Amino acid sequence: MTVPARPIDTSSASAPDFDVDVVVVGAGFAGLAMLRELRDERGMSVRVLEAGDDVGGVWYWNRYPGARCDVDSTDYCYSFSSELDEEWDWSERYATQPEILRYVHHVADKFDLRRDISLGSRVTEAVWDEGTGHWDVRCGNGVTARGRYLVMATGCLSATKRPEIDGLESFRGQVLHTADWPAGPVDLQEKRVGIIGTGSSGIQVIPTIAPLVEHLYVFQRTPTFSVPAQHQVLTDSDRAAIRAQLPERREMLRNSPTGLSVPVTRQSALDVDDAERQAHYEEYWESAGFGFLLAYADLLTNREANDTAADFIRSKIAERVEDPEVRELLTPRSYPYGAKRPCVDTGFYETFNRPNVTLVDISASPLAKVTETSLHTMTAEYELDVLIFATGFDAMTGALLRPEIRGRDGRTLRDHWSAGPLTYLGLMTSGFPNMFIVAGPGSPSLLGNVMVSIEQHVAFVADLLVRSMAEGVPTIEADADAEVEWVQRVNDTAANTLYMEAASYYLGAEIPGKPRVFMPYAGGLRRYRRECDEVAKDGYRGLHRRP
Ligand code: N01
Repeated sequence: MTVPARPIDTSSASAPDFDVDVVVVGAGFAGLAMLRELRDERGMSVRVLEAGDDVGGVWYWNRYPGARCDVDSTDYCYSFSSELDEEWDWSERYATQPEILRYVHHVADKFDLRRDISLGSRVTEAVWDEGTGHWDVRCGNGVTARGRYLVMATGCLSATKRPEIDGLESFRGQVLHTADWPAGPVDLQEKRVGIIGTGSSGIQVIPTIAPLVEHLYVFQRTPTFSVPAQHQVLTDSDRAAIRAQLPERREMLRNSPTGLSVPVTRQSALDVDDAERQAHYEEYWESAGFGFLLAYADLLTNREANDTAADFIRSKIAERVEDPEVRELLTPRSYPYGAKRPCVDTGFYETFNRPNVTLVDISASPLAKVTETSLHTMTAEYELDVLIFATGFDAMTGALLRPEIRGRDGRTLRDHWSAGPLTYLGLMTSGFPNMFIVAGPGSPSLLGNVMVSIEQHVAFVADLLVRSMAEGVPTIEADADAEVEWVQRVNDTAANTLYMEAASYYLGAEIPGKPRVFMPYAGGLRRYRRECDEVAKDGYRGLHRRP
């Protein structure tokens, strides 16, 4: 169903640069999908505001050496166009950042998306105008837009986090962040490089740059669980096989709890004997990559079951790291496997067998200060030419709370979410009419393949907008009680898992002072999709749709 384009209101003295049905913030995977769907399939006018100088979102900014997706590329892409599927070939199981960005460019060009995108336009303010029922949006570069609807497609991992360390500004060497890596060449050859952080980004950078640099110091606070990516270059016959099964594979992703193309089992890790379990883990170790977490059904719900997987991974780390002291430092023991976002790697642990790599345990001796030449811990000094922050993000809420978003009665989103994000279905928040969030807190978002989440949200929002406009319902808002109930559901669902046993970014533990609430919906994509479908079938239960 399509809706007629609304004429631009030119009566206002300070007419915005763009007056459209929908303002979308962010031109990453989510924003581009939203633009294409609303404009090309539903006939709405859309303006996308993007902070970067090009499209791509996280894949535009995260240009660090070794960056690639850690979900199979076949599953980490759009599924809306069979023509796109036909003409695009992934060269490797896990595409590199440049290849993913080429894909994004290809999509933007093929569907002529760029003409509705303002680049270099970081949204600083969005204000709901109660009188006219519009969102007025302003960017740091002066660009303004007005839309009946506002869609925040800003990503869960886009507000970078750079811990403050005394004296950092005095450092004479180069300071880099994985998520804000320079577009031009960075010369690490024969340099003394320090890297802080061993999450998914650090784990990709470390083995990539270790062979180049004179010496690499890895500053680790918490050891991580990582399983081998089992990366491979795809051959023509691999691609032909993938293509032949693509429709079934896509259907499986859509109906799976995780959005991953790894079969889901109902079996408990405790239902089988040691030998069978060991063989099963070996099989997953050899192929599953991220899907190792799905080897048994209860790895994220039963600590005893989880321990079997954690022990298996620890035994593999022991095989991969030669020095016993370094091995112990790299071995996670303080939280369950999967409770922090697990990593997949290619040669991460083996990198610490190199003579030019030193692991520094900053949980024992924390970072103290930076001087002109060095990074100091409480007990030692490390002279560096380059310091890399692989310290991640203000996850899930960072990008939503950095701009000033004012809803009904001038209330800010920061104020409304001061004790943690409050959403209905993760899609809307009460008091902020006509504002939608794609794959954000309260939805499965980071707990599955985010591409599957994005496409589900895009379809849900597009259906809702078109139906509401056709019915003459200009204002849609989450009911405050429905929101409270949903937040409770999100909490209750997480309480039945092991996620609560780690200081993770799912819980807001990555930023000192951030409210400690579990943010993503842990009930799985499949259950969440059903929930959204039922809400729609019930006339959008939980949403006030006001004529
Ligand atoms: O960030 P992280 P990331 N002092 O938050 C450490 C996605 N991703 O950029 O655990 C010292 O995971 C921190 O230590 P600790 C993926 O979803 C995807 O690596 O807090 N250290 C940790 O070691 C991933 O989960 C791909 O104790 C500090 C690290 O920095 C997400 O992005 C690739 C510190 C941060 O790890 C984020 O990954 C890469 C401090 N003050 C990333 N603050 C794909 O392939 C933080 N650390 C798709």
